[in-house]
Amino acid sequence: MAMHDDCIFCKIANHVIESDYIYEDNVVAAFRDMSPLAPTHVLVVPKDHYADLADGVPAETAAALLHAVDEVAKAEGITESGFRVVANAGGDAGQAVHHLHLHVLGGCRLTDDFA
Ligand code: DGP
Repeated sequence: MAMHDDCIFCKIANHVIESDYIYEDNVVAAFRDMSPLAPTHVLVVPKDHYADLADGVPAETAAALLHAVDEVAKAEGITESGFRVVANAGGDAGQAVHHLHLHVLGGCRLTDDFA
């Protein structure tokens, strides 16, 4: 599974377009959401293209995504205060960008209307 030329998150994850990166390794990149809903609102995405969590994501990639969430929480100083992870998949979830991404939200009290 490689990069899709017309996918914005493929471009950001692979530095075709630069963004505000919080964490990166060989498998994933994490960068700030352009429309933040909380003081910390970071998107964790794989460098390879998967549409969503139901798109045959390899276990190694899933593990890298979760590791990156932990790294983002540490970098943002929200490990102790708490944070939320959201992954929208498909139309009923309102997924707008069809490249798998985990929203990491924190830095304030999160009510039910966050992501
Ligand atoms: P979702 O509904 O889960 O697909 O949310 C997509 C999120 O992606 C939304 O919070 C806005 C964010 N987003 C969309 N395009 C860009 C972009 O080009 N750069 C960044 N940093 N965030 C983006």
